Amino acid sequence: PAPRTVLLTGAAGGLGTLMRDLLPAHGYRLRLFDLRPVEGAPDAITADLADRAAVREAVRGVDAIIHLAGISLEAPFEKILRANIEGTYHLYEAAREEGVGRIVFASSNHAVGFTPRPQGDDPLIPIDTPRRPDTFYGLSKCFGEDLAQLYWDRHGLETVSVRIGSCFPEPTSVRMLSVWMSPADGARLFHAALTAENVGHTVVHGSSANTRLWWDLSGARALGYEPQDDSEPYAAKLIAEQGELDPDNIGHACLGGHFVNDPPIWPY
Ligand code: NAI
Ligand code: 15L
Repeated sequence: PAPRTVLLTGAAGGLGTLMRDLLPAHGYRLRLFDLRPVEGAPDAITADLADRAAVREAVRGVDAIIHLAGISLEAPFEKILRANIEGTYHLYEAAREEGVGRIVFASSNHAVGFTPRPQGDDPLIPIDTPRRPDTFYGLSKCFGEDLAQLYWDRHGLETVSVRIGSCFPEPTSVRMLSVWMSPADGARLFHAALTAENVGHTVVHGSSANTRLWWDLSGARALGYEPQDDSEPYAAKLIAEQGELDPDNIGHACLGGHFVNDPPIWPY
């Protein structure tokens, strides 16, 4: 049976706010969780992933979890460690203890950000491309994916890890023309990840069916995901404003974009 009550962690964030609007139409009742209060949602749980008792109470009785909470950009290692590595571990432990059967984990393109983007006739990036995290942030997504594999192999807890490209209302850069996931397609992909059968631990790319796509969406489609959107209508304006990507700039030549060559954040 399709899961009905879903815990949405990171509900106050950008993606959480978009999904709060879009997921109910797919048939979900959402329980909301975030460090920050969720505007307009007095029933939301305001707690830190570091608070194991609060996390355990939050997961009790839900059918599945969409795990978005955490630091979503590069940050000092200690902060990433606490929120993304320890925090995701606390969530998985709580899910195991409470018998929650499935998690959809918001992984990121930055787990493989140093992968060269296809140019010319190069093939699309396959889902089994080697890990090449571009930041401590990307490294924490590699950890989350491996944690998910461990909890499937040892405990039978299923996960779909979605390596999200860029999920925002509109693409805002030339790179995003290739990795954009429209919010509506994001909700479609999360719905597919919640309802596909026998996923074990499956890693998929998360984007719309963009004309300028860099990666292979067949894994996501195999879950039942049928993307409806394409960034191409935004292309002419963005390219006129920003120019084409420069193959000699590493930040333009890699999947992770500017994450690969942004200056380190102190203390590194
Ligand atoms: P965001 O930064 O807007 O939202 C993250 C939310 O997590 C915030 O509301 C924050 O308060 C909460 N949070 C942080 N630490 C927490 C903790 N210790 N305990 C409880 N809550 C905590 O990020 P966004 O864009 O909404 O992304 C959501 C998730 O999706 C993140 O895990 C991010 O890494 C991932 N992702 C997002 C992409 C995007 O295009 N938006 C692309 C790839 C991955
Ligand atoms: C991410 O992982 C970030 O959370 C998001 O803010 C965007 O920067 C996105 O990747 C991207 O690569 O565009």
